[in-house]
Amino acid sequence: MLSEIQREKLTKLFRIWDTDGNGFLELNDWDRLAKKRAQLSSISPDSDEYRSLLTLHHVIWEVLRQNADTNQDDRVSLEEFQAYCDAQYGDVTDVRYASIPDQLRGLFDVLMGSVDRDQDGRITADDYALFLESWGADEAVPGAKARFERFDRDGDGFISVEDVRQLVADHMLSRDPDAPGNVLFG
Ligand SMILES: [Ca+2]
Ligand SMILES: [Ca+2]
Ligand SMILES: [Ca+2]
Repeated sequence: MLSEIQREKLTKLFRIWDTDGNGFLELNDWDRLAKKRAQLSSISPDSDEYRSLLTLHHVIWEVLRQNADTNQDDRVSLEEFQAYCDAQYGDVTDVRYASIPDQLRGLFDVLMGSVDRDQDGRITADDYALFLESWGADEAVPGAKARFERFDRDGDGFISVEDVRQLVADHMLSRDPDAPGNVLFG
Protein backbone atom coordinates (compact mmCIF):
# COMPACT_ATOMS: atom_id res chain seq x y z
CA MET A 1 0.00 0.00 0.00
CA LEU A 2 1.09 3.57 -0.61
CA SER A 3 2.48 5.40 2.39
CA GLU A 4 1.08 8.68 3.66
CA ILE A 5 4.06 10.54 2.20
CA GLN A 6 3.42 8.98 -1.21
CA ARG A 7 -0.23 9.99 -1.04
CA GLU A 8 0.71 13.56 -0.21
CA LYS A 9 3.04 13.70 -3.21
CA LEU A 10 0.32 12.32 -5.47
CA THR A 11 -2.19 14.84 -4.18
CA LYS A 12 0.20 17.66 -5.04
CA LEU A 13 0.70 16.26 -8.54
CA PHE A 14 -3.05 15.84 -9.00
CA ARG A 15 -3.67 19.48 -8.04
CA ILE A 16 -1.10 20.62 -10.60
CA TRP A 17 -2.75 18.61 -13.36
CA ASP A 18 -6.23 19.70 -12.31
CA THR A 19 -5.76 23.07 -14.04
CA ASP A 20 -9.23 24.43 -13.31
CA GLY A 21 -9.26 23.14 -9.75
CA ASN A 22 -12.62 21.38 -10.13
CA GLY A 23 -11.36 18.27 -8.34
CA PHE A 24 -11.19 16.11 -11.47
CA LEU A 25 -8.68 15.43 -14.21
CA GLU A 26 -10.40 15.75 -17.57
CA LEU A 27 -9.45 16.13 -21.21
CA ASN A 28 -9.67 19.93 -20.98
CA ASP A 29 -7.07 20.00 -18.18
CA TRP A 30 -4.63 18.40 -20.60
CA ASP A 31 -5.59 20.81 -23.38
CA ARG A 32 -4.82 23.69 -21.01
CA LEU A 33 -1.50 22.18 -19.96
CA ALA A 34 -0.47 21.80 -23.61
CA LYS A 35 -1.61 25.31 -24.45
CA LYS A 36 0.26 26.91 -21.58
CA ARG A 37 3.40 25.04 -22.43
CA ALA A 38 3.11 26.19 -26.06
CA GLN A 39 2.63 29.81 -25.01
CA LEU A 40 5.66 29.78 -22.74
CA SER A 41 7.78 28.12 -25.41
CA SER A 42 6.51 30.48 -28.15
CA ILE A 43 5.05 27.62 -30.14
CA SER A 44 2.40 28.79 -32.58
CA PRO A 45 -1.04 27.15 -32.21
CA ASP A 46 -1.16 26.28 -35.92
CA SER A 47 2.26 24.62 -36.06
CA ASP A 48 3.11 20.93 -36.29
CA GLU A 49 5.07 21.36 -33.07
CA TYR A 50 1.90 22.44 -31.30
CA ARG A 51 -0.04 19.52 -32.70
CA SER A 52 2.53 17.04 -31.45
CA LEU A 53 2.59 18.74 -28.04
CA LEU A 54 -1.18 18.43 -27.87
CA THR A 55 -1.02 14.77 -28.95
CA LEU A 56 1.55 14.08 -26.25
CA HIS A 57 -0.76 15.50 -23.60
CA HIS A 58 -3.72 13.56 -24.98
CA VAL A 59 -1.71 10.33 -24.87
CA ILE A 60 -1.11 10.86 -21.16
CA TRP A 61 -4.76 11.65 -20.58
CA GLU A 62 -5.84 8.51 -22.46
CA VAL A 63 -3.64 6.33 -20.27
CA LEU A 64 -5.26 7.85 -17.19
CA ARG A 65 -8.78 7.74 -18.60
CA GLN A 66 -8.54 4.12 -19.66
CA ASN A 67 -6.89 2.89 -16.49
CA ALA A 68 -7.80 5.20 -13.63
CA ASP A 69 -11.36 6.28 -14.45
CA THR A 70 -13.01 3.44 -12.58
CA ASN A 71 -16.59 4.73 -12.77
CA GLN A 72 -16.13 5.71 -16.45
CA ASP A 73 -17.48 9.23 -16.23
CA ASP A 74 -14.58 10.55 -18.35
CA ARG A 75 -12.96 12.26 -15.43
CA VAL A 76 -10.51 11.03 -12.85
CA SER A 77 -11.07 12.00 -9.24
CA LEU A 78 -8.28 12.21 -6.68
CA GLU A 79 -9.59 9.01 -5.15
CA GLU A 80 -9.47 7.21 -8.50
CA PHE A 81 -6.01 8.57 -9.21
CA GLN A 82 -4.65 7.39 -5.87
CA ALA A 83 -6.31 3.98 -6.22
CA TYR A 84 -4.77 3.61 -9.68
CA CYS A 85 -1.29 4.50 -8.40
CA ASP A 86 -1.73 2.23 -5.43
CA ALA A 87 -2.62 -0.66 -7.75
CA GLN A 88 0.31 0.18 -10.02
CA TYR A 89 3.12 0.53 -7.49
CA GLY A 90 1.73 0.43 -3.95
CA ASP A 91 3.88 -2.55 -3.08
CA VAL A 92 7.06 -1.57 -4.96
CA THR A 93 9.82 -0.83 -2.47
CA ASP A 94 12.87 -0.71 -4.74
CA VAL A 95 13.29 3.01 -5.46
CA ARG A 96 14.68 2.88 -8.99
CA TYR A 97 13.22 4.15 -12.25
CA ALA A 98 13.28 0.63 -13.68
CA SER A 99 10.99 -0.47 -10.86
CA ILE A 100 8.20 1.87 -11.95
CA PRO A 101 5.58 -0.19 -13.80
CA ASP A 102 5.80 0.11 -17.62
CA GLN A 103 2.59 2.04 -18.05
CA LEU A 104 3.55 4.88 -15.72
CA ARG A 105 7.17 4.86 -16.80
CA GLY A 106 6.03 5.27 -20.39
CA LEU A 107 3.93 8.21 -19.33
CA PHE A 108 6.79 9.92 -17.55
CA ASP A 109 9.16 9.23 -20.43
CA VAL A 110 6.79 11.14 -22.69
CA LEU A 111 6.50 13.99 -20.21
CA MET A 112 10.16 14.25 -19.42
CA GLY A 113 11.13 14.06 -23.07
CA SER A 114 9.76 17.57 -23.45
CA VAL A 115 11.77 19.00 -20.54
CA ASP A 116 15.11 18.68 -22.31
CA ARG A 117 14.33 21.31 -24.92
CA ASP A 118 17.46 20.89 -27.06
CA GLN A 119 17.40 17.10 -26.62
CA ASP A 120 21.08 16.81 -25.67
CA GLY A 121 20.35 14.61 -22.65
CA ARG A 122 21.04 17.39 -20.15
CA ILE A 123 18.59 19.56 -18.30
CA THR A 124 19.34 23.07 -17.10
CA ALA A 125 17.78 25.06 -14.26
CA ASP A 126 15.89 27.08 -16.90
CA ASP A 127 14.49 23.92 -18.54
CA TYR A 128 13.31 22.80 -15.14
CA ALA A 129 11.73 26.13 -14.20
CA LEU A 130 9.98 26.39 -17.57
CA PHE A 131 8.66 22.90 -17.19
CA LEU A 132 7.15 23.71 -13.78
CA GLU A 133 5.72 26.99 -15.00
CA SER A 134 4.20 25.41 -18.07
CA TRP A 135 2.63 22.84 -15.81
CA GLY A 136 0.96 25.58 -13.84
CA ALA A 137 3.04 24.55 -10.84
CA ASP A 138 3.38 28.26 -10.10
CA GLU A 139 4.02 27.79 -6.40
CA ALA A 140 6.95 25.55 -7.26
CA VAL A 141 8.63 28.05 -9.58
CA PRO A 142 10.17 30.47 -7.01
CA GLY A 143 12.12 27.67 -5.29
CA ALA A 144 13.04 25.92 -8.54
CA LYS A 145 16.62 27.21 -8.68
CA ALA A 146 17.44 26.15 -5.12
CA ARG A 147 15.94 22.71 -5.68
CA PHE A 148 17.79 22.34 -8.95
CA GLU A 149 21.09 23.05 -7.20
CA ARG A 150 20.33 20.23 -4.81
CA PHE A 151 19.48 17.90 -7.71
CA ASP A 152 22.69 18.89 -9.53
CA ARG A 153 25.00 16.94 -7.27
CA ASP A 154 28.27 17.66 -9.12
CA GLY A 155 27.35 21.34 -9.54
CA ASP A 156 28.07 21.55 -13.28
CA GLY A 157 24.78 23.33 -13.99
CA PHE A 158 23.14 20.33 -15.59
CA ILE A 159 21.29 17.26 -14.50
CA SER A 160 21.16 14.30 -16.80
CA VAL A 161 18.02 12.61 -18.02
CA GLU A 162 19.14 9.63 -15.89
CA ASP A 163 19.24 11.86 -12.80
CA VAL A 164 15.75 13.12 -13.57
CA ARG A 165 14.55 9.54 -13.84
CA GLN A 166 15.89 8.82 -10.37
CA LEU A 167 14.12 11.93 -9.07
CA VAL A 168 10.88 10.69 -10.62
CA ALA A 169 11.47 7.31 -8.98
CA ASP A 170 11.98 9.09 -5.63
CA HIS A 171 8.79 11.04 -6.14
CA MET A 172 6.68 8.00 -6.89
CA LEU A 173 8.26 5.20 -4.95
CA SER A 174 10.18 6.61 -2.02
CA ARG A 175 8.75 6.49 1.47
CA ASP A 176 11.74 8.46 2.78
CA PRO A 177 10.64 11.97 3.82
CA ASP A 178 14.09 13.31 2.83
CA ALA A 179 14.38 11.78 -0.65
CA PRO A 180 15.57 14.53 -3.05
CA GLY A 181 12.91 13.76 -5.65
CA ASN A 182 10.07 14.35 -3.19
CA VAL A 183 10.19 18.03 -4.13
CA LEU A 184 10.56 17.50 -7.88
CA PHE A 185 7.19 19.15 -8.48
CA GLY A 186 7.43 21.61 -5.59
CA1 LIG B 1 -10.07 19.67 -13.76
CA1 LIG C 1 -14.10 8.90 -12.83
CA1 LIG D 1 19.43 20.01 -22.80
